[in-house]
Amino acid sequence: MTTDEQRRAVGEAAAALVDETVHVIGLGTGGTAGYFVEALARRLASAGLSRRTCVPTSLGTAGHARSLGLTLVELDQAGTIDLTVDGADEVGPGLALIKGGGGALLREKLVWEASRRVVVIADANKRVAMLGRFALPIEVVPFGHTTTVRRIVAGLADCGVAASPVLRLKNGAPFVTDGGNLIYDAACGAILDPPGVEAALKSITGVVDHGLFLGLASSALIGTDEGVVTLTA
Ligand code: A5P
Repeated sequence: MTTDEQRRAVGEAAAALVDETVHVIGLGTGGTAGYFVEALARRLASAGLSRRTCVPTSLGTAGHARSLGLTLVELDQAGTIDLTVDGADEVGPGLALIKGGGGALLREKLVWEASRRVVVIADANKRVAMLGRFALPIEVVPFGHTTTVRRIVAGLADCGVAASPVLRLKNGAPFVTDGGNLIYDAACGAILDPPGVEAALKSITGVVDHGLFLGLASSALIGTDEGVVTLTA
């Protein structure tokens, strides 16, 4: 299967998890999650599962879902989310993840943490033996961001990570998240101590959140040449 076929396949497989027990669904962000959103719209229509509500993790996903006729609610109106399905940039051992390549990491993490079950969907290229091949996205408030990034560099160094985070740009201007913040991408190389990096980043004033998603995913559906494989933590 091509990478795109794998992404489609895991999107379809995740939509098949939506049954009569699933009422509120979290919608991830990114290309793979987009396939899930499309498969979900087809499934809800064909399986007679109307009156489901969905919580999008970005303005982009909200627009996509709305165009397909899905019913959307804000996180604060949703209560507990039964199932969230989302992509990832890296899937490491124990379902430790890097996310945020699409810039939606903050809303994604908020929705994930409000979910009973989170299923990650990804193509086989996303699997890694150790996190860090993909540059770690770090979301910061705009005020004083170059000061904040100096503290990020020092905090990462304390964890044994030598990185020079780069301000993410879009069309030549700083990329701005749905929450109005900036993102720095830190090419860390192998992250030997993900919980240590997580704690260091969260302790820095000005850091809103980061793309390490540790201990949050329930399972992962990975597309492979042999079909969809399920991983559990
Ligand atoms: C969005 O912010 C990200 O966390 C995405 O879930 C991640 O980048 C995966 O995107 P693709 O499915 O497009 O690779």
